[in-house]
Amino acid sequence: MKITENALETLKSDGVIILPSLIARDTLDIINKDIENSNYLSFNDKLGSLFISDNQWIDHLAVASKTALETVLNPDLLNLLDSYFNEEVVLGSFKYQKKLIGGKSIPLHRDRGPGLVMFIFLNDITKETGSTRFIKGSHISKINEIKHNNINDAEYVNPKYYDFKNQSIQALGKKAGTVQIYSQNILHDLPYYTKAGRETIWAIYYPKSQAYNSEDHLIRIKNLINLTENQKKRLLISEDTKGLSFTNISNNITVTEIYKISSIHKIIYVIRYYLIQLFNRFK
Ligand SMILES: O=C(O)CCC(=O)C(=O)O
Ligand SMILES: [Fe+2]
Repeated sequence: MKITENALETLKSDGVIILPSLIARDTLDIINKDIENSNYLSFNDKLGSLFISDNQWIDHLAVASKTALETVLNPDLLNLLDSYFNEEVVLGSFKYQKKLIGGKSIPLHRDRGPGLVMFIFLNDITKETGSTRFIKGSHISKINEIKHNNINDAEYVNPKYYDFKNQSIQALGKKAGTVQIYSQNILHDLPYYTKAGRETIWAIYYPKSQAYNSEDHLIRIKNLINLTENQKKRLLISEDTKGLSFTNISNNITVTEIYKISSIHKIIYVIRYYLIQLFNRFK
């Protein structure tokens, strides 16, 4: 993994950095295979694959892919992230997402939170399948034009105040394996995309002192064997962070409970998922 020398400076000033083709092809191939093999059919289960709204998620990618875990804990990457915060980071969240439906967009917002989000694009980045757009430097600017602002939700703003032509940054046109890292405070949107199929890995890193949103990664012991102490401690936070452990699956809450998905909805989701897959194949 070759991270450019000025990456830290760029990330601090712009609030986002795009690292084209950072992840090697053979690494991507292993990750793709792991994802393909992983609990694909175990439905809306904490350990499996979830179909929520228009996306498929694997919520606990650390269970599914040792290679993906090692990639997001790469020492050079951790170095960059630690330097950004002047503090050690922890891996707060680690997921896979596949977009199942085209004809969508996400309006301009900030995620709100103390962390940095990293996307690894698993396929080439096109306008048709969607590419996040960022307003350069907006992570440190003040905004007054909040549109709606629900607790626990992102902070949506009026796009008419922003100059997308001269200030925006996008990974458009870059290849699979491209990485984008951005501050949760940066303004960004996902412009209208027509096609389903974009696959991304999302890793969120928090500075250790503000890691209260971190999730339990449900790590498999065998996925930890190649990790150094420095990497392992990024997965385990202090006792006061709720529910966090390496192998805690005693807590049996399933996503269907969290999202209150009824059995009939589960069945509809599955049928809908297969129809979408089928439809995409013949398009
Ligand atoms: O999917 C994307 O490209 C951006 C998504 C996003 O900004 C969000 O979910 O908060
Ligand atoms: Fe966002």
